[in-house]
Amino acid sequence: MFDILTDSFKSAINKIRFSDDEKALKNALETLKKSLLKADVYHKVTKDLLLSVESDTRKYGIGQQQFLRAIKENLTRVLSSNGNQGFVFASKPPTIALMMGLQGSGKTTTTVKLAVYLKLRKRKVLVAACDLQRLAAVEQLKQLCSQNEIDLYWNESEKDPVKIAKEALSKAKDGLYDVLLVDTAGRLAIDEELMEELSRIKNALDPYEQFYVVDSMSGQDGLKSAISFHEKIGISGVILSKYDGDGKGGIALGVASQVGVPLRFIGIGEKAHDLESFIPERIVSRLMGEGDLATLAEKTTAIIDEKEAKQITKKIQKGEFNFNDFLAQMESVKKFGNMKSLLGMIPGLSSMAGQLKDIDLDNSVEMKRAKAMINSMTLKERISPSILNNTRKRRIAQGAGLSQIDVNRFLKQFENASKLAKRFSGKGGMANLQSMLQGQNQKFPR
Ligand SMILES: Nc1nc2c(ncn2[C@@H]2O[C@H](COP(=O)(O)OP(=O)(O)OP(=O)(O)O)[C@@H](O)[C@H]2O)c(=O)[nH]1
Ligand SMILES: [Mg+2]
Repeated sequence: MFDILTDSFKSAINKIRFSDDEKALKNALETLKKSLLKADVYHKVTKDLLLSVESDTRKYGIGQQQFLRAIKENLTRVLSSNGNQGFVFASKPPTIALMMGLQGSGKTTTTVKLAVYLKLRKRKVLVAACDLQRLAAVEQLKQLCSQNEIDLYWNESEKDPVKIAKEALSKAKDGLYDVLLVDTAGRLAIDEELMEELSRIKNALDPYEQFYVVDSMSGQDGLKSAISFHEKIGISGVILSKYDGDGKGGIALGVASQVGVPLRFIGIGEKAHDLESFIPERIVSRLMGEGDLATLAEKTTAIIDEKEAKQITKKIQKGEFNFNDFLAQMESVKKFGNMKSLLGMIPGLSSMAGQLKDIDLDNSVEMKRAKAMINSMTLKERISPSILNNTRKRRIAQGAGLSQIDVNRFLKQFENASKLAKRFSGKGGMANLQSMLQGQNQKFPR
């Protein structure tokens, strides 16, 4: 999903070869425009982005770095409008989240993924099976919930989804659940019957979150349906499913700017762990092919034990994340699925993420190189990457059988990603990594 944009951003940036070159800037902007439109970014959003990128580049002075900075800042601005990312808890539990969307958009899968996401963060979650339209819907939820050890409320003798929703709510209250996720029925298109049913469930539950699940591959149509849902029922956030597919990444930019609600999560695969809270800076950095240690750390730490998780978070905050941690994280990564999406987060490996589907981490060239370089480092160098001067770098390059350029590139990427991770894991950082890991409330204003 990121590949198309990442490649075209790179080619736009490469158009600028000389400073103060007006023609080069025009060329780069033209390439940027084409790539945004190709990625299905709405034309008005594209126009706005181009104007801001152009004026910021001029402000900073024409040059590759300045152009890159302008793209990053403006993409982040568009993606960050409209507030919250991730899950927000009501002040009084249970936090009720209504899961809505068209048929096949990914509601049920996303409901289970969200339940797993919250459970990993030590929340007690109940799922309610309120899709009575599709024959196998309840069965699908039963299976997914039992596979992932998620509590499910269903009632096969009841025909009214509103009643089931109410019963589930009393069970959630009695059982002191933190969160109630309500899976609802989808339709092929928005129709009166669906709206009516959802309105009734909404009135009965007064949910805190109303998530609209959009299939990333549905492009502008998906956004249109979200807009009309927002007008008719109201939505508090969009979740993009199937962001790992062949759809065009630009849809993410349309959620905030066209629908007017924040993009909260993205689904990046079929497995229960394949859900990420949407954090604009991280996505932008991945779009630019820079890797994303913060998400990687969060994903792995949610799976490895809590003590280790806290240590890693602390290290990132102090800027002490080093090559030994990097190797350890790589090992953890191997424990779970969707290598392709994870690869995009690892500095130095993001450029290859697009080329390979199922990657054997042990045998990939880039991974072998990264490992060879780290193995050629002394213990001291691994712990304090900052001591790596030219002599040391040359020795590492020789030891790994690579050029010093390779070593420099790897170190630069590692450094950038560490900085980014540090920023996001800090107190005011958007990711609020620590609170997520410790399962505390995210203190974002609503
Ligand atoms: N690759 C990929 N597949 C996904 C993702 N999310 C959902 N799917 C798949 O999309 C298909 C439909 O997902 P469901 O969760 O059943 O969709 P739904 O909206 O509940 O469908 P209905 O209940 O029929 O309206 C399933 O095969 C899922 O495995 C994702 O993020 N990535
Ligand atoms: Mg479903």
